Amino acid sequence: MLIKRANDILSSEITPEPLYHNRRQFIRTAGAAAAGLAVGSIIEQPLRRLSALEQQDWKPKQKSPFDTDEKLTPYKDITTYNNFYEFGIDKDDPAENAQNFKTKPWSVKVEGLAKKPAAYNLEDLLKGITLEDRIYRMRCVEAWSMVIPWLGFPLSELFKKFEPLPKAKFVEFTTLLDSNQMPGQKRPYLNWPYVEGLRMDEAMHPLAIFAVGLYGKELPNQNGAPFRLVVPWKYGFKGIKSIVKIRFVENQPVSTWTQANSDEYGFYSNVNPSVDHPRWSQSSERRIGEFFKRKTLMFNGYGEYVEHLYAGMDLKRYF
Ligand SMILES: Nc1nc2c(c(=O)[nH]1)N[C@H]1C(S)=C(S)[C@@H](COP(=O)(O)O)O[C@H]1N2
Ligand SMILES: [Mo]
Repeated sequence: MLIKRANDILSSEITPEPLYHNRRQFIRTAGAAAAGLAVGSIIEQPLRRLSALEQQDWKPKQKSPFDTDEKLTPYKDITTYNNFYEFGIDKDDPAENAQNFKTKPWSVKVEGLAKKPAAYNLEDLLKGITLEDRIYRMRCVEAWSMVIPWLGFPLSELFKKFEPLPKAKFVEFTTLLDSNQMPGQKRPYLNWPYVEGLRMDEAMHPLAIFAVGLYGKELPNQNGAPFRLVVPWKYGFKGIKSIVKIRFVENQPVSTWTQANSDEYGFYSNVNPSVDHPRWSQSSERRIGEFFKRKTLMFNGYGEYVEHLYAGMDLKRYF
């Protein structure tokens, strides 16, 4: 996601899309191109810094019903090419700046329309919950995508502990607010803390999970430790990281990106190749580690599982 600053808008107009997402990378590439090297091989290089060790022999413990068989994005890329503005806006900032982020102990406040609102300790909440490997396609609104083996569990597993009331039509999530630990919050990139939301029926869908790990390991800080939302049929920004508050509400929450720009980021944010972002097309995407773009699929390819949630809705209006 881009912050509208003069230099971003300018570079997006003069640079092929896969290049301008990372300004440092752009500068490296521009320099090399000027020296007469083939651009293709250079773009791939910084995205393919695989040590391979961590992922070489990795296999999911079991197959989950929604798994994709597509090639997994390397661990190295998943953990060094991140969006987590609390730790900086360049893709490699979070891996660098989130190293010492303290995620234990972690308290989660549950508020609003539920029978058991309280402050819970995350470790207590996770007791009795079965973690599953789930291999999902993820798609960022900036048109890059990854295939990530998450370790997680359906939201519904956790929510039943809180007993939401029938009046709760939406759920709102909030990220930690702590500018001492999250230096990005000292700058007005967004209205802090980061907030996201789902309609209750979306949240209760078994494809919507909380992730506590990836590649069978604990979630790295830059990917949203200690736990984050994963909604694979929606654009990446719905996947709010490092959650400290879950609030059950009657009215549709206002998510941070909608607040920042309601023409560009709607509440639903379902992956939809026929609804363009006002500043760029959403019809194709580049899988991280690949050079050629591929066509983006409606609901990110999960339509058969989720399209019933939106029956009768005009998805151009409710984007
Ligand atoms: N709190 C918080 N959550 C966030 C973000 C953020 O900046 N802050 N970025 C979002 C965006 S735009 C994307 S694409 C995904 C990226 O997740 P990843 O870095 O694990 O791939 O996280 C989402 N969750
Ligand atoms: Mo994103």
